[in-house]
Amino acid sequence: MPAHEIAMEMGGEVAAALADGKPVVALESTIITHGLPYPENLAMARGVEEVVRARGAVPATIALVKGVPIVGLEPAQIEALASDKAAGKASARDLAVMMVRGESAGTTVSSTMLLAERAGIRVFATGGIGGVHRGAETTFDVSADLIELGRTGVAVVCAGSKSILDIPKTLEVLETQRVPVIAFGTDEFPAFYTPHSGHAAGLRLDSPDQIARAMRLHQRLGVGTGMLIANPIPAAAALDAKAIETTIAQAVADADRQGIGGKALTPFLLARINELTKGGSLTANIALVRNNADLAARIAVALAATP
Ligand code: PSU
Ligand code: MN
Repeated sequence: MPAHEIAMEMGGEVAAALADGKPVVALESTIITHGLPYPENLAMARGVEEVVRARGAVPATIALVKGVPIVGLEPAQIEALASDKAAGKASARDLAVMMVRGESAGTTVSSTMLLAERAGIRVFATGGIGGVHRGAETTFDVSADLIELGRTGVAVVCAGSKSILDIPKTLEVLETQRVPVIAFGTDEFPAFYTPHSGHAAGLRLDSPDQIARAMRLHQRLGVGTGMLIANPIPAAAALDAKAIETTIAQAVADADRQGIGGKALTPFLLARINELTKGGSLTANIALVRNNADLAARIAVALAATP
């Protein structure tokens, strides 16, 4: 469906790049509104766009602004969103209703994938995806991100998932949904703050060019799903595995005790981890998002090089 039919707006630079077949990288915004505190979120959002540009690609930060889905926010819009305490969190299912109500919101991996695909963007960088939460066997808390990956043809570059999630169950659901989980330069699925989760990703590729070729074949085969590219955090930025595991367990226990659930759970856990580490997790988080933006841009460049 053409963008105008769903009242989506594209930033001028993004529209021009897409029309010319130039590389574009989509970026999500729930990480801005609910993932990192202000003003670090703003510095991160700007920095990540610079990383994409440095590789010769055009960044397209996606969000809902006053009821309009925007693909390619202007710098002033990023600034406004980063400091907007009233901004919501929009998953794909929320978009239509939030549009009717004229709301502003960060878009999750799920809604960002959907809007990116509608705009014609095929590569997307984020920090961590949502997945199957610990205790999902009783709460049924499985992120819509996994469902979107199972039906929307966009490659999502992430640093694996935090152990706020049940990593083996998350990998099982991705397998069921026919989503290839490709570890970049490693055999292991990374665990966000550390390069190691102890679980095999199942698939491995070692260059952006190989990933771009696999994306093209995946599309031509008509599998119809996205791809998850798991890019380990750079060793120098990685946190101590034992210490962060203890922190995460504490955050999960706090959420449980306070009865936090539904869409509030992930933002609660992210904020709690940040509090408990006194901001120490923030540096790692920013480093890995930048690293993912860099890889995503290299993939987008490789993809644009061969039509
Ligand atoms: N995990 C992170 N950082 C994040 C998120 C998840 O480490 O910022 C955000 C992403 O936007 C993701 C969303 O798509 O949370 C998932 O929310 P939920 O678990 O409610 O589906
Ligand atoms: Mn959930």
